[in-house]
Amino acid sequence: MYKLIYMPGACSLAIHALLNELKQDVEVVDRSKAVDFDKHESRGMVPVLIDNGQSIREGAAIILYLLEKHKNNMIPESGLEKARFVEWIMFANATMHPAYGRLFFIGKTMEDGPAKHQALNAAADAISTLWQAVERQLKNANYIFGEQITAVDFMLAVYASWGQYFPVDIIMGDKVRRLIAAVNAQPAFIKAVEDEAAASA
Ligand SMILES: N[C@@H](CCC(=O)N[C@@H](CS)C(=O)NCC(=O)O)C(=O)O
Repeated sequence: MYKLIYMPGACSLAIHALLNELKQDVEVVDRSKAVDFDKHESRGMVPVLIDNGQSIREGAAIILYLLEKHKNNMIPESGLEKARFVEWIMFANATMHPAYGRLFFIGKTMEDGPAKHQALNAAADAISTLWQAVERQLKNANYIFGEQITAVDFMLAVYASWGQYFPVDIIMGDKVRRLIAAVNAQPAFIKAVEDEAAASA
């Protein structure tokens, strides 16, 4: 059985939903309750996946590890198709996630006032531009890769939920909103949210 160190609602939720989708047993441990967290992750960040005593960090690496290990219809085998898939995993993990990260950083480090307001709005505008790229990708499809839901959709839906913590307008097109609603209605995603709430209580 896998062990996943998580924080509720954090990027680790996409890994948790993916594990459910792949029908893998997982014990989830809230970071604040993980007694041996330092042993697994000296950077203080989630997600950390523990497989047979070995810890794997970085969301994108964990996702690729799981998709190569467990049979699924998400990751193409090779070539340009696989490159496109990895491109979108990295867009989510290394472009969209850090764009939201700027909101958290500004929220935590700047004093309230006009400068903070301006910085938050500039960060939100950059995020809205990224959602436009997602909207274009969804031109003829319900999910990033056509009609097959993948880990990329899980990642994007988790990040999208972070906008609510800030007094900013993040603009998302209709297709993006539909994708997020569809992910939030997926049994694997719902179970992940519920199990995290129970494990953190
Ligand atoms: N590049 C890392 C980023 C991980 C990351 O930023 N995780 C956040 C949660 S989404 C975290 O653990 N933050 C630490 C904190 O808020 O204390 C990954 O993809 O795993």
